[in-house]
Amino acid sequence: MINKIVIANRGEIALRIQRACRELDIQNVAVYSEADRDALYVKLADESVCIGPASAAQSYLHIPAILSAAEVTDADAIHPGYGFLSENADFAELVEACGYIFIGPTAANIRTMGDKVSAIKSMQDSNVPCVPGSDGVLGTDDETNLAIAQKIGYPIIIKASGGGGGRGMRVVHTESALLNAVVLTRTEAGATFNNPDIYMEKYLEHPRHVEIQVLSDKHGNAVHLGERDCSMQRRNQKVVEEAPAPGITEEQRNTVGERCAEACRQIGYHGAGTFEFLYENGEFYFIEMNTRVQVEHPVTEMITGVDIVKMQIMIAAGEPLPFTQDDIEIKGHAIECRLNAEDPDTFMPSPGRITQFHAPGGPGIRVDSHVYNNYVVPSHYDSMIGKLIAHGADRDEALARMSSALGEIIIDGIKTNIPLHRRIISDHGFKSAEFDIHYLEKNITNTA
Ligand code: MV4
Repeated sequence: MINKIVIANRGEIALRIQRACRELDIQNVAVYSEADRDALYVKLADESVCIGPASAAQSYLHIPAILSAAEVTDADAIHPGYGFLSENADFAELVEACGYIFIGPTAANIRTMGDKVSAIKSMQDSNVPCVPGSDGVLGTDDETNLAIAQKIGYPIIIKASGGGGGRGMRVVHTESALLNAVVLTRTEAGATFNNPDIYMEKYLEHPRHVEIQVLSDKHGNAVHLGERDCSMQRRNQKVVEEAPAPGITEEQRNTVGERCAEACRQIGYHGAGTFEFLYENGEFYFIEMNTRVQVEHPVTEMITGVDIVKMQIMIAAGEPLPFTQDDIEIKGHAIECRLNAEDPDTFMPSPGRITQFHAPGGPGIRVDSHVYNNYVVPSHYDSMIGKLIAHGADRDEALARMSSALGEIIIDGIKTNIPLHRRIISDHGFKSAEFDIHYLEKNITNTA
């Protein structure tokens, strides 16, 4: 049903999708901007089409150019990867209207999850545990809003319904600061997201970020693949992720995971998805759902043996999931370090030529990267140049393998965050899994 896929993305995820296509014996088409012309994955693609100049707005975000690439190559599906157009409901709709398969959920599902208030409503309907908060969008009546906050209890957080990923939020600690904060956040939301809708939640002060991976097919079958801990972040950018999340019991995983799978069945979700939770004092609180494949999907692949990108394609092609929940077993532990072309202390981007690249290896080591000797990291896109993933029988073995791999890896010619990763992996608090979403900024970086 799918013979040729246009990969509407770049970098390591373009290469990752290409690999899945080869395994499935599906032709792949790379689209590239002028800045990515010389990338190896472009040469390795079955076909390639230049879609515009370096600027993302004129290439990877330029919908007519991507649809034209599908047209001229006679492709039948488009994989959006992550970022760029991956969670653009209008794009998903247009892809299907043009007669191609969008490798991802329906436009309606993307739209529901893109609006955070409607996402939370949909989760409440499916008994997914949510953060205590306002029942829907906040109105403009001051007394009502004061009463809602009073009932939730301070501190509270005001969020933009059109936001997500940390954008458009404001924490309020006292009643006297509430009404101003409501007006400010609403005004900013209107300006930034073209949507003034805001909502309120209890502000959790020391949570971990734990997310559940799901797969849901077009025949009403859905499974969860366990959780990942993504608490090691800086300014809403994840730095290290791991699976399973330390301290989560099998019973908890199965309970929350099954709620997520059931939510997928209820909303008719198709493809891979991630339910983001805050985890505090042993409880899960849903905050957002991501409707794309995520950067950190490899840690889940390593502990379950499931190829998530391959499953995305098979689901889009209309095939039923080839396994049930009982077939899914969590084996061992996996950790991922995101490799960025940036200064390890200041976090300033460091594009340029990689003069020497040496990939680490050995048992349990996986490198997902498109870079090579003499590759030039362009300055036009985000600074992630790959991911180093270590799998072991348990967390200690995964950590030891990661530590060894971080000792072997060589990326010369540009600055990278490898020194930061060496600090994290040898950090006592990280090793003993005593961290929350603020830990990295407070304890390991000094530029929070
Ligand atoms: C929160 C929160 C505390 N309490 N919501 C930031 C990203 C966006 N996905 C939601 N975020 C948060 N929502 C309540 N009710 C703290 C954060 C938060 C955060 C969450 C996950 C990962 C990193 C974070 C960094 C700062 C704040």
